[in-house]
Amino acid sequence: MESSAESKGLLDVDLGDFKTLEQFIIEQEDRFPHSTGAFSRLLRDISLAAKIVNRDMRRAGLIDIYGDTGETNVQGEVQKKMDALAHREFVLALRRGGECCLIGSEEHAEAIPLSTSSAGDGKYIVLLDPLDGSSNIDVNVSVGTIFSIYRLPDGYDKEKPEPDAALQPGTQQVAAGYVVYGSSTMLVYTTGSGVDGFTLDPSIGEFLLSHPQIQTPNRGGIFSVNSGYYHAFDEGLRAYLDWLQEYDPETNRPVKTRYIGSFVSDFHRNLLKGGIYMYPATKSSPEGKLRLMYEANPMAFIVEQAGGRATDGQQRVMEKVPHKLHQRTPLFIGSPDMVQRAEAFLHGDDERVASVSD
Ligand code: P6P
Repeated sequence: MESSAESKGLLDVDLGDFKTLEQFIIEQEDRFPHSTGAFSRLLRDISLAAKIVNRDMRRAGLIDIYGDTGETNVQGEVQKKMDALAHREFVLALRRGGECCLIGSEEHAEAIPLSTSSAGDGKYIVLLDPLDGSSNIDVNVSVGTIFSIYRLPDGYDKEKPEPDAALQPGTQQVAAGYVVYGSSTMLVYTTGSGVDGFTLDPSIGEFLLSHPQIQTPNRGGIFSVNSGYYHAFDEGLRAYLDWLQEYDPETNRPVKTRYIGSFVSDFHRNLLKGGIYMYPATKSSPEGKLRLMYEANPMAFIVEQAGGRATDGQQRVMEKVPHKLHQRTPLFIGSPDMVQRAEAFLHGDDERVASVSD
């Protein structure tokens, strides 16, 4: 008697149980009767660029795209060749697709208006960190792409592009996502109806639904921070880190630390397993390091949709009113109970510290 697995052909098992990203997007589109398909095409354009970056990333050691371009980007950081390549691939895909009118990228000083011919009916703005964690590329540690999607403000005149149209609070995002180029390549995104994860099957070049409706645990056993800066942190944060590392088996402490210097990878692991990622203000970086518009906001949208929490220590990240495309923000993001406890320590609120249940 054949088992059910034996009775299924390899093809059935491989594809019959999986849904491609394109099939998923079309199903989601059907839920919005007035949808025109424009947003679906925009997501398709982003996923195409992600596949191209993934292809080049996997060959980086074989073709000359490791190393630096010799330029510094708008952040004054050494630009890696893969940074420039990823930026170019996403801009090309969005320009070709015609659904996006304005791109804000970490790799470009100003938001980039796409010419009206290619952006005829386009009504979206895409903010992008084309390749976050790129200092890890040359040593083969996983990196990622982060994207955030907004609608053009009403009355936006494509003949007179206005870069500041990109400066909308995170609560106005219509979608957000990331690609993690790790042991496998995953695309994870939300449009406000939960968070879904797709794993690239390189043998067919398709992202397949592998992590439907991700929910992050209320608390976890991991904290991610660059402990090397401990003495530059505020007193409240140092107290929180000390608390996490105390020996108390009843409250599952000490908590493990995992920090690989690649936000997308640290975030993705904590999203699935539970944990908190922190990049706080320090004396040398009073606004923190991560950028509000294309790192903190998109990941905040995702984590909140997965039941998590994201704050700058004082307020909900997505409610911050942006003033500059590349502005930075302190960030505490992940399992809700852990972020709440971190906030209590940061505020020196002993009662709240005692009350949080994590
Ligand atoms: P540090 C990468 O440059 C990045 O923006 C994040 O991906 C990462 O978590 C962080 O900076 C690492 O910064 O100061 O700890 O080396």
